[in-house]
Amino acid sequence: MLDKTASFFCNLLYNKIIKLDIKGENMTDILKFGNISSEEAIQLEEQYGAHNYNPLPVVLAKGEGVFLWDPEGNRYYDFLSAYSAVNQGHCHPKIIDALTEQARTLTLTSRAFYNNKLGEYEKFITEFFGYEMVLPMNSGAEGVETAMKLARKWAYKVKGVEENKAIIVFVEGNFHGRTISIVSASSDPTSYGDFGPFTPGIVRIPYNDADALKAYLEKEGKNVAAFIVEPIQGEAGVYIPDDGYLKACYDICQEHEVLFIADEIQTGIGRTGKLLACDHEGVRPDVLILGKAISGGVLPVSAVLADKDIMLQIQPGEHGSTFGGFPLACVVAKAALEVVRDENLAQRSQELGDYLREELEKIDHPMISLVRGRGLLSAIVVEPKDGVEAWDVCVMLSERGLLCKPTHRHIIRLAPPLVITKEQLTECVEIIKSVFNEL
Ligand code: IF1
Repeated sequence: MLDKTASFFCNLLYNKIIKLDIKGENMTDILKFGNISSEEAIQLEEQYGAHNYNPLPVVLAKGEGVFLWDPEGNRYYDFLSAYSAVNQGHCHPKIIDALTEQARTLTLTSRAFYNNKLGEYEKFITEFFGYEMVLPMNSGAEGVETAMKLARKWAYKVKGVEENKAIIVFVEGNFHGRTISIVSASSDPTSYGDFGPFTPGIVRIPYNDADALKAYLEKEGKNVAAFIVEPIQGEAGVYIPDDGYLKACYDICQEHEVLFIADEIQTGIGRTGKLLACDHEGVRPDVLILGKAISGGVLPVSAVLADKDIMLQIQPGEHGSTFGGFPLACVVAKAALEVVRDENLAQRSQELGDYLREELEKIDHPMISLVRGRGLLSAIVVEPKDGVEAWDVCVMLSERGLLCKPTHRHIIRLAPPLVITKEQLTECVEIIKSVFNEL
């Protein structure tokens, strides 16, 4: 009895943070998670962090499954899923168990030595996606850079492209990350502006236009190493190419001995209703780049998959990273992929995505001009009205307990964790409806 009472008062004390505000007045805040308030957290980021983001004014302190909580204990549905990195839901117990057990055993050894988790993971992931080999890296951008280097190497060693003449073809509206070489391929001034000079050997053609690829390769194909494409453009606003586009591009690449490289960092691992978005067209990329959800959002893990004839062109010492393939990442990624398989997340994504769009299409509102998507990667295209833009809709949604982020001024991307239930999704549709009703 005494124990219970004591623990009650301890908790009360622990949760009650007495703080002094700037004017010296006493302010009492009840904090549910962590020891600083939302306001303080925002102030600290503003003051000490580089201003390379413009976040919605929500501070997150805890996550579980489809939910996030702020320090004050308000609960939100997560409809961004860290840009599809937490497809398996926040803090999935199976992944966290794998993480904590391995963290107590061995975290990082570098690739100067073998470790007892890497090979097992490599076997698992290559079988999972049907490739002969994998090159493990950390961030998505590193995965893309790796694929670019691999393609160039292959072009010189196998295709016989003249030294320093290799070209990599990208498409308009792409998003592949933030490094100098990757932004060299970007058509978005926010990404590349004032970051030049840029990496040579990069060209851009229109997206969703297989004829443009054909025309370019017919002219310059002999020097082209690779064509890199997102099967669905995420950042550009969930742009889905016409049926047959990927297959047509793949065939054109084959014809010109050009590697077809898919950036499935955002679209992969069940997000679009199949394990890979390329599966919708039965295309098997020559090189596949994965990131984000490969670790369920637990660690930065990326991977480049290819067969031996391509992968073995990179020799010892020619590429790598301190952390790439570290034991902790290996066990986390394996567990995260097992969750996708064991919980049928790709199929869930397919079914629930169809349901979500069906429901969203029923909302009759002049600001909604279009709903599109594949699996649980959807977008509402809004028509800004009376100064109300996608950003304002997202702020209103957050005030009603649903977090998502606008991309550009008129697109709201909706991408909940794939573990969401139909009942939860129905509740979210009601939240979205209520916001549009108020507009
Ligand atoms: C940010 C966007 C999403 C990606 C694809 C590679 C990368 C990404 C298809 C690089 C990363 C992230 C980066 C993140 C925002 C986010 C994003 F809005 F910017 F475009 F998801 F839609 N290929 N996308 O989507 O992976 O190096 O970041 O691990 O703030 O830059 P990374």
